[in-house]
Amino acid sequence: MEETVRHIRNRAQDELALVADMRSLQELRVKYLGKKGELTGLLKSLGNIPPEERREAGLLVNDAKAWFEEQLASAEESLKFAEKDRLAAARRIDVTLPGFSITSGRRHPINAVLDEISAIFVSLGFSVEEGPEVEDDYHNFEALNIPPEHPARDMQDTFYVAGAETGANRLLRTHTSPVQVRVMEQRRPPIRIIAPGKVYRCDSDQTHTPMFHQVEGLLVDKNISMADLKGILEAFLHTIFGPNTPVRLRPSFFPFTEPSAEVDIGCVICGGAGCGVCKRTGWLEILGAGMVNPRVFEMAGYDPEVYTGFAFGLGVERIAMLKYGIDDLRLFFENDIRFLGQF
Ligand code: 2U9
Repeated sequence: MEETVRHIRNRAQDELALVADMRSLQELRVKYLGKKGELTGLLKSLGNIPPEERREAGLLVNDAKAWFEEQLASAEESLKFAEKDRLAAARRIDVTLPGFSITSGRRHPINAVLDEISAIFVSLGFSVEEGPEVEDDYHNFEALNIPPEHPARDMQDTFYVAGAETGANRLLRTHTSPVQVRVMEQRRPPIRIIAPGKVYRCDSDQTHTPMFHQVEGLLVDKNISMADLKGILEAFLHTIFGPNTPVRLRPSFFPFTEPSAEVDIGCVICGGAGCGVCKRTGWLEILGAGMVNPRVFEMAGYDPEVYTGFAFGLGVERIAMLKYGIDDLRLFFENDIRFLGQF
């Protein structure tokens, strides 16, 4: 018996040394300690040996069983540690690797400039108004004293929305002026508003895109004069282009204002000396303005004998180009992030 037990112990020890995973460990446990296992078999066979040897033999077998159980337990422990190490190695984070850079989006330069312009007028007491981009003929033209034969109404200049034959009479607004007409229809003076947004004109070349952005403004009250207009526009232009920027008004014509003016600033590129951008004049045309035409007030139901007001309009793309020194309008619409990322 002693010989047999030693033999089994040696074999079990050799086999255990080769075990590399839980599964073969379990198999080994069954092989020696299971119901039909070798050591279990030896215990069962004790009944067949002479009673005087039985106690000694029983001790030997039980001893072997206890020893093997211990061996299995410590092997199992080592396997568990090895498994943990393996998982940890697989999941290990190399903190010395360079991080991933997260590219963040940003506002489009046109929207950034549009917001900047709006903020300046808000600081001067104007409120921001919005309105539909699909308009009707009345709000876009007629209410602004733009006569039926005016070239702006031509198919060549305005996008008309299909369905005219059904009397739909819809077009894409060619300026944000209809927003201000709609405000006048709803409110009485004093009015002090700006209307920023997209406008559409049937035009496409180096310096024109079919959609662009405007900010228009309207101020109506008793005793408003051209001096008020000049004061507000100077305050605006000095904030956006610097406090020493020269500003001048030249006579002009618009159907919705009388008198009307083009507003120039001293050239921001050459400082007035004369360059390609200002075409050697030293001045840049930056916006249009004027005193609201009494006929526009009459159509809105305001008494032009009681109220006067001024209005102005500017193109946001033009301001952005001058502010950032951009010479090609198309860059704003190509959505090349190498361009957009610079602002
Ligand atoms: C109402 C009455 C008057 C808005 C005005 C201009 C002058 C003007 C241009 C600037 C460059 C358009 O984007 S642009 O091509 N605008 O010169 N706009 S006065 O006058 C109004 C508006 C609303 C009720």
